[in-house]
Amino acid sequence: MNSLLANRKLFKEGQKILITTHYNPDADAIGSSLSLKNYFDKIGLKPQVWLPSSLPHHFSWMKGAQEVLDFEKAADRQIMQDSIGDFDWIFCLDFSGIGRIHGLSNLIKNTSTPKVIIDHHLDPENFADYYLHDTKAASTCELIFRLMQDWGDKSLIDSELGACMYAGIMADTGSFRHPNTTSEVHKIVAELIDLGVNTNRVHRKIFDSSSIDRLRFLGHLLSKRLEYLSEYHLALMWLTEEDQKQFHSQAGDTEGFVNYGLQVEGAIWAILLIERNDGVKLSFRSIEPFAVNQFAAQYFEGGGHKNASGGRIPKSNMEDAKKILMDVLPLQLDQINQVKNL
Ligand SMILES: [Mn+2]
Repeated sequence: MNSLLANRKLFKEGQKILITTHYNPDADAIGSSLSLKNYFDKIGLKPQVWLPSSLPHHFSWMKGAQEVLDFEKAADRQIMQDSIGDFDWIFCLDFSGIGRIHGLSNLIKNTSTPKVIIDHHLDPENFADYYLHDTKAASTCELIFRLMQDWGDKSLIDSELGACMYAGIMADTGSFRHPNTTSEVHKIVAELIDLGVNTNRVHRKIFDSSSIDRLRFLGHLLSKRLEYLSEYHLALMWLTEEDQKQFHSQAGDTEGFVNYGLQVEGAIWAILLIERNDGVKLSFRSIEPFAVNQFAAQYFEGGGHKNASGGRIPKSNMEDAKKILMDVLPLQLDQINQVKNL
């Protein structure tokens, strides 16, 4: 793996840079992409951000958000297909498995343009030329901070760029309470505050921006679609297509819902199943030291972080998905029993 940090000289003024991130982008995906875009704008590179799916509305305040392209919009897709050959570099942020960018993956895979991965997920695939990859980093935004620092450009972080960075750090640490919240995280945030980032505003923009429908949807989930399976110390939640229609669910609306399961006393882990037209999507959360990434990879074509993973059951409805899940739960009892009394 070639280190990105050692290779600042590769990037020359005027070069066109494509920045992309994963499907259903979260705050770290968008925050890191726009931090890097704003940074590259400042040093005379020509960056563009392409998303495989739409930008959730609660990130639209970030500087540069209005300029991103969305592969799921026909007009944007056409521009992407016509201009994929125009770039000098492709930066892949907050993912390291090419499948995570869905429709965009073929376009990107098939170019010979040199690629860079900046990411903190486990088990990176080997499709890039340069890496800034650290599974101990709490967020990709933290790695963008490290990049700017190592390249001697920390002074270019202004309040707007810093706000994008703070958004990703805040979200991927669960507002500084997940076990990935190191002293390094707090030191970076302290610097961002000193650089003028209004952290309270970022928090409000992301977390206090629910539609009434979304709040009622959450109420429905907690009152009707949450079960505690005490033998497995598991908070199990699910949302059918019907539920999503009833509450006019928009992209990004279910973000963070799975975390509520861990608030049940005694819960070691939480699973949220969401029915989609092409199958069922699963989100996993757990408390240290219980790992969910292996479970997600082994049974649900997924993976992610030790305490926060995702997966899917293609071509399944909710009823079948729940059966599949219930069948593999007993296999986790060993791990559950080891952890439950800690
Ligand atoms: Mn991330």
